[in-house]
Amino acid sequence: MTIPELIDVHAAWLPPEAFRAIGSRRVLVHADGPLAETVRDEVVHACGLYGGSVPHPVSDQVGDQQVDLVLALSSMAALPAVAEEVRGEALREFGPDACGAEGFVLACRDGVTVVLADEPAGLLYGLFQVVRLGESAFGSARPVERHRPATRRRMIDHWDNIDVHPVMGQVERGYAGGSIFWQNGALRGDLTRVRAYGRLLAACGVNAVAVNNVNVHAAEARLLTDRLGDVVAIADALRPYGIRVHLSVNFASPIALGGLPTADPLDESVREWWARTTERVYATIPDFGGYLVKADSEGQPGPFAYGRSHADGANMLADAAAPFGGVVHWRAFVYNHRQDWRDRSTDRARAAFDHFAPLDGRFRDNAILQVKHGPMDFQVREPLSPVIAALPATRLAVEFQVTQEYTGQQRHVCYLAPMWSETLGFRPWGDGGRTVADVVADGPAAGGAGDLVAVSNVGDDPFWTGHPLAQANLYAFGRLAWAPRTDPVAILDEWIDLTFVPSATGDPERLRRTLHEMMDESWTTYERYTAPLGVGFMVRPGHHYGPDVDGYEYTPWGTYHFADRDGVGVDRTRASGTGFTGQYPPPWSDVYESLTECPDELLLFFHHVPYGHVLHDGSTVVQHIYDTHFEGAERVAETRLRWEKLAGDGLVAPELHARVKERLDEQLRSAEEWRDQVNAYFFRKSGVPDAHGRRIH
Ligand code: GCV
Repeated sequence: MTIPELIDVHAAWLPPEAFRAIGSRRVLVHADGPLAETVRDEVVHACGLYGGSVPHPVSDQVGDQQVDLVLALSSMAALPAVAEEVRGEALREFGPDACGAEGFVLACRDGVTVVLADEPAGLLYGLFQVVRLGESAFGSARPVERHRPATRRRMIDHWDNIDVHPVMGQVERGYAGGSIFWQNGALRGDLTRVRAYGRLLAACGVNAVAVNNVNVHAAEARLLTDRLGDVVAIADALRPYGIRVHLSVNFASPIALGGLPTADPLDESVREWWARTTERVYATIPDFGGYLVKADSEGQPGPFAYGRSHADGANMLADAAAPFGGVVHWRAFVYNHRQDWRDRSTDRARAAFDHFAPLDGRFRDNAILQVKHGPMDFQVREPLSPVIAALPATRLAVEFQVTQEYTGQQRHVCYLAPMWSETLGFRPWGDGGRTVADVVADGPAAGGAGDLVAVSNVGDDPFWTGHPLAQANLYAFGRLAWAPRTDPVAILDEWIDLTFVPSATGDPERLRRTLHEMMDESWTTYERYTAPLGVGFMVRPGHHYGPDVDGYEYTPWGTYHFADRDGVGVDRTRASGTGFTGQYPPPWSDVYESLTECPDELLLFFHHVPYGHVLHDGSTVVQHIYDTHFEGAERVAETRLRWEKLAGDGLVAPELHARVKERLDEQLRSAEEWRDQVNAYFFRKSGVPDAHGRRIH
């Protein structure tokens, strides 16, 4: 296999220079199997670039070979002496199943760096860990450390269509060009870029990809049957990097593709159709991951049409996939998108819990309920979805959105890892209880580990993600899915060190500092100049970019802020509102219910308050809105200046500098627009002037 490097596409976090430390050394790869071949090819390639060597592991001489790096399966009969020592120590310290299917141990002693894994996938991840460490992996002693992923599946969901959809484009909510898989209605002829993508994903720990949009249109539905060849080719391209392919399927496929009169999940002919179809999929792609389903949601068909539950629907597909070890990711994003805005009793935030909590314990072991991390829809600030704490006997996947639908659409810098990290570290049962990361990692008592999933932000753009700095979100998702407790600032450091530092001339410290200043707090900066205090939306309907405070106020989508001349916010209390607070376990059911205890940043998500309501920091709601909006736009102006100062110093490539600069110009324009519209709106509604006398239009 050749290493899929692309000359006309940005190398992202795997520039050739990132392999210099490995490529200039003597490296022994002692392992068998296809993924081991990938490891070997990577090392051979790196050594070809930087003058290192890759001696053949001739078994009776392995022990004597003089090398700097050993990448070996722990089951190999003969290992170099130092690797034998590491193996013994790992066994003593971590027991016989030290690494599992994907983990590895890493140590450095007597000047030799050793990576041992039980399975080849672990070696692949171990190799990329050495890439991350660079020179620091070598030379100085390093005690045996074990790395194992916290989650079983670390999955990226593409919302790619084969065809260009008249409203949504080719990639739904995609801000980085067309699909990397399809072009002009057909699979791309050259899938080198897909292989390069798989390599990038493996380097941050991702091991599963769903290739098509959860809104499954007519052409894409056929990926399950007569267009399965497309999926085969994508699976072939991603497999060398340990990535399994999943497919979004249309619940009504038995009708649309099978010619049956019904898609009723309890109908024998329907079950039979799915069983046969799934058998064919696995006969063609034996390591196929499984199905992803959006049912009874935003117009997609589902089991409700037949009076069946979502457990009935999910279990039918789970049964079809079970004989082959496949899984079904069944999305909990189910709500009424045709609500009457005059109806104050319906609350979209309640919907997922109301639908799914009563079904706990009724899902098969291989049916995984995929839950958006917040109860609404990937807003810049939401509380945790109460569904995550409500189904102890159901396997869960938590879904994040790497694509920046509501967070600046890859025109704004918005590093999302701090938000995800906050979610993963949240304790739904209060202090001392388990975190979301624990819930996902441990799974239900009777099940197994769960998954972390995110919607892709990648397209055929030369920088992969439109905004080059948005690459950090994809990288960070993979790293957090592997190790949810990792500090997002440390992840950003890794990303900078891989992406920019190896090829930078000049002062990398300055570059690192500038990028941290621009990105560390970019999420809360975005929050400052957009919808305030957790109220959400206020975006232009349809495309969701830019401000439109009342844009969704009188629509059927269930996304309201209820601002009037006296106050703003959604009353979701049990006492006087929709009762949503009651979906949380204590202490949060009480904390969110209480006007005094509710955290400020979520105040308007849970309460309708007067503009003069005083926040914990002593400011009033309306003054807070003015202050944060002025401050948010100012921060963007500073970010833009910081980036400008990096021009022409050899720290970043000129094309990349120009692309980021163009995006920052737009971000500033947009942030000022947000500031002015939101401030003007609340000034006009409330009549309360800004305490600092700043200009409000
Ligand atoms: C794929 C939001 C988005 C839709 C998306 C949906 C979902 O509503 O705006 O584009 O559809 O979420 O997650 O299914």
